[in-house]
Amino acid sequence: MTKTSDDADLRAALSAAASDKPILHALRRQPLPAPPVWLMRQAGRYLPEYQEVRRLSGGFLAMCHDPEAAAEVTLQPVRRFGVDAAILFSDILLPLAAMGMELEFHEGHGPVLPRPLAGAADIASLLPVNPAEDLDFVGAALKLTKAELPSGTAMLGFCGAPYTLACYALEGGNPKQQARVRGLMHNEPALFRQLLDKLADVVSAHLRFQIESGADAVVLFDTWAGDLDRDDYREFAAPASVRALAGTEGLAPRMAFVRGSMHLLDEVASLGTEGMVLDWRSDIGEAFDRYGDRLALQGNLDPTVLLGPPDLVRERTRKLLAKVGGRPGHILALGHGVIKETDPEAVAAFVETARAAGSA
Ligand code: 1CP
Repeated sequence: MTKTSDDADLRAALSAAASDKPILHALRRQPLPAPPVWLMRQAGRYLPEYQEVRRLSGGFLAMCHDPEAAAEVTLQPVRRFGVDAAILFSDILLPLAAMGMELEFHEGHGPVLPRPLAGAADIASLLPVNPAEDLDFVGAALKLTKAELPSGTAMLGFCGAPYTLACYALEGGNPKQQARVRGLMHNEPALFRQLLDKLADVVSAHLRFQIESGADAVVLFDTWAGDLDRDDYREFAAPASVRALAGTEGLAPRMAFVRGSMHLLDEVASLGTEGMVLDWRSDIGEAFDRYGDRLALQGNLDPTVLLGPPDLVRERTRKLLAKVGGRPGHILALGHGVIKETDPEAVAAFVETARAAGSA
């Protein structure tokens, strides 16, 4: 079969399956009685049921590689809170392992890549990736999860954006400073672009594979690109994200998240995605004024509000919803991930407030 007819079949199957999922309506900016709601990092260490699976499974990477364990923890927040989306339990760094990099997760420390890329030879040695073979466990987990989801709950896939993946690949761990990344960017821009292009091609194939495996929509996480100034974002990170998004246009809605993107909103809004995720520092009312006629907008309660009492969560969520004013295309979410010290009761209060908006 040709690629074009493959795409047409896939599109038809996807749009038939999409019809009863509020998040997909929101991503098409169709009016809804209340905003759909989910939370980044909704599966994880703040949930006792997650801790239990993690304890039994031999650690974070083992869980990611075990489709049954990954599906189970993906479903936990759906069962507990009735959120409108499940996001696959996995990590943005697994494609780097498929490209041949060593990857470890250290308890309480986050990801570690013990042999970060050190130059042109390392970049050249990165392997091409066929997600159906090299990341088959991601497809299997997506299929298992989707089979268990209530019909109105959307299945979300995701990838790290090329710039953020380059940060981990070059820094070897949490890229707070990005000295090696930005050193390479400023000293050898052509080599840095080569790396971004390689990563973009893997991301593109992986996003497509996740859609083929059942993801109703996908999120591209560029967690570290907000540290770039506007010119460097335009010159390096944005074209790499556009390239990563190239293979999925029209197949499923895509959302772009750039943490700390207050100075980059025009650029992020122009990547070509159907949705833009706002971190907590942007004003969502103003963003709707500027982009609401062409993009769905997700966000953007400060995740630290959920460290406060449930009444504060309700009050701040209602304030956020008032700024949106019921405009179509809103997905209620946090401006970043759930913090591990969060009380699950605060998450419940957040979700309930979204539901109450529909009956007000
Ligand atoms: O149990 C544990 O100790 C592992 C903690 C953990 C979890 C639960 C990590 C390590 N990754 C994940 C899962 C994960 N990561 C998900 C699926 C679960 C869900 O959202 O409910 C997703 C979507 C991610 C994405 C991810 N990983 C991002 C992008 C989004 C973001 O948070 O900005 C990033 C930057 C990562 C890297 C990473 N992996 C893990 C940690 C702690 C981090 C970030 C912090 C760091 O760099 O140290």
